[in-house]
Amino acid sequence: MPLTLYSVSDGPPSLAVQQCLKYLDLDYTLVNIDFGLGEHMTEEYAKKNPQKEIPVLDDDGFQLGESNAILQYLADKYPNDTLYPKHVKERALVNHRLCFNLSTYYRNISEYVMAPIFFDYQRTPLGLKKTKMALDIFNTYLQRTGTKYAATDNITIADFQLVTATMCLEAIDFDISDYPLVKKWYENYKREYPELWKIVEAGMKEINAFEKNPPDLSHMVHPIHPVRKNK
Ligand SMILES: N[C@@H](CCC(=O)N[C@@H](CS)C(=O)NCC(=O)O)C(=O)O
Repeated sequence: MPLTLYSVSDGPPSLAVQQCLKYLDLDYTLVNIDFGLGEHMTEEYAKKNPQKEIPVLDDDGFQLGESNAILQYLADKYPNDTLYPKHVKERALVNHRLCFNLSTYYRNISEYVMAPIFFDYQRTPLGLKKTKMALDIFNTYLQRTGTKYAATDNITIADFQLVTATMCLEAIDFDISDYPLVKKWYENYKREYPELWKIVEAGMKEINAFEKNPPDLSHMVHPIHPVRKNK
């Protein structure tokens, strides 16, 4: 039974999982969830993921949300020498980078970049400071490991997440030159993995278009986020 991924086309966590499926050369069915139509907020969708978040992986009825857990599951189920190393310390670094992305890096970037595009939030000096702090910390991690990729000299599942988070910055023309190792890592990734970058780039183009012309979600009743009213 093939895998099914419920995914949103401009969602960084969804694009991280899509990259992993591509890297592992797995057949899967892609089900596009329309965020604007609130397809993820229905009770039907909540059966797949009570968090009502995208993505969700369905492997023959086994349903999993949280993109980090999905990446770890895929890399464990379809072992690969380098994507999710077995060596305890290397694996710990991969897990660390996944946690860092979830708790700090993507969290700060998405609050600064994504939330004001889709909902009634402003980009604030505090948000900018938190984004710069996240970049600075990632730069420090790259300096400390001295590795080509986020955790080792090969790409790991952590790079899938960190690249999609960084792509959000590129989507709003945010200059990352002050973080030279992040910049080098990011450019290197694009150059060495053009097929994976293509997946990320498609999402970036959508976010870039929304940055210039924000989507009208005034019809949406969101349980948490303030919806921008139509002018
Ligand atoms: N921690 C989750 C986050 C997923 C997430 O936030 N997805 C967004 C789309 S990119 C979402 O579904 N948001 C729900 C909403 O804002 O209503 C993961 O990594 O899978």
